[in-house]
Amino acid sequence: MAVSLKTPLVKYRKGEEECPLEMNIPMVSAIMQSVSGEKLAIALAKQGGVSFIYGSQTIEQEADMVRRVKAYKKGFVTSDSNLPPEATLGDVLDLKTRTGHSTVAITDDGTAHGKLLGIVASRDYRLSRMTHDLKVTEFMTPLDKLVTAPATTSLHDCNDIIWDNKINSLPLVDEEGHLQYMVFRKDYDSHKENVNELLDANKSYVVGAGINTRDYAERVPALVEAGVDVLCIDSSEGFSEWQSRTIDWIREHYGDKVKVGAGNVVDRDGFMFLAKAGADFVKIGIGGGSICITRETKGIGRGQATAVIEVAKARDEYYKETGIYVPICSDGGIVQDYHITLALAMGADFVMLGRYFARFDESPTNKLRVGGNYVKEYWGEGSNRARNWQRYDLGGAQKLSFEEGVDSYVPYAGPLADGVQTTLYKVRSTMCNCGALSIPELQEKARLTVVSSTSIVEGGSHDVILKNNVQNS
Ligand code: RVP
Repeated sequence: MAVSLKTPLVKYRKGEEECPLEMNIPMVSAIMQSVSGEKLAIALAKQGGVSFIYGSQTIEQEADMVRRVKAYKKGFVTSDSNLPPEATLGDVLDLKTRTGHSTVAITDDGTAHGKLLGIVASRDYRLSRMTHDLKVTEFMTPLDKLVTAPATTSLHDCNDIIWDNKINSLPLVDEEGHLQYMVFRKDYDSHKENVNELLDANKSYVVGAGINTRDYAERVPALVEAGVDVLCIDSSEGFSEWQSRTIDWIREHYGDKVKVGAGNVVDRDGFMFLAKAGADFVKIGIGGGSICITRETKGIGRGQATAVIEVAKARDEYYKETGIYVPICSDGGIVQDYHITLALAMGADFVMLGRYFARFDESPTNKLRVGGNYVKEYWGEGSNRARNWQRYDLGGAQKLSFEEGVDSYVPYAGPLADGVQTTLYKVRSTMCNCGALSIPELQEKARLTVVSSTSIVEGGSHDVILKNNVQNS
């Protein structure tokens, strides 16, 4: 389909200059522990969107995550199955159960970047003939019998070496013999270009990160040094002097080079405040998140659609007055795929999703079996579970605070790539129905209509006996 989902992530002088940071799809992942880790960030950038690595962790941990996303080289895997030479066959089998990977690197210190001594793959051992206490050095393929390549070898050449030597994996080592990466034969297909992937000028994946209004003087420099592309102040209440001060500090130290979004707001005044404060984009939504109980506990917030429609008007007004287009993001509350299309039609430039991404393989949480179904864990940033990371910093005050989020399960939904592609196929299809080939065109052409509860019933299948239900009962 010739539908473009390109959308601006940061402000620019529309009509006069190109947006300095655009996304290829209108989706970003929520600034949450249970959503935006490095794996999800890489998977989403491959599809053309941006993750905001969660800020509810130490500055060093967050910067390391950003660094790993930026250092990620397609097809080059940092080995996650490593053992020292003293390890036994039993250790290999335990590790295989934990990681699900059958190729184990044997390094002098048992780490991913230790000196490579050999490789153990399934073909190296026969469980019926060997005891579990046998040392790996007795049966591994030792370095002198391994095909390896220098760490600087291109992916293209690595694949040629794999094919020419009929091997399944190729370790890449540096000049001192330290293992750097593994390239696997089975990944060959996924090395091919992904048409939508979002890369920076150095061909690294684009990644964002959450910051707060307290430790920005230390956190922002660490994230910038790690190579972050865009920041976002993470707060359920963005209409505040603290956000303005945070943006001022960033402008004073980095000018316009460091991009920073702000939020969340739910009305015109909130948007105008943050736009004038210099935010690069503004996030909308209080209380609409699936795990969020802010409205219940504090009585603040606003219906998401009402908030998006009003803020979109404010954005257009601000653009008319200043020539600056400040993109807006609808954050929270997306349940059905078509809700994304609705948010865009109401004026959002992109959407932020938590629950949606938490369901995929790449989210950082555990996959469990509950009641016969696979689920993944998903918890709010305002829940005690998320806040516990800083319990030592907050001292007594933490004990007095109340929760604004819940801890939950969401249905497991497989790999992110499949989920996002299906979702966006639907979004594009609806855009075609509206005669729109781009998001701005959708915003202009879509006709929004208020629906009654009868209309909602009518919209689903109704008054028929579903065959699936008959089979299941
Ligand atoms: P959802 O996609 O509906 O799961 O919502 C995700 C959003 O919910 C986040 O981007 C954030 O704005 C909000 N959130 C995160 N934690 C909490 C909370 O604990 N109340 N709310």
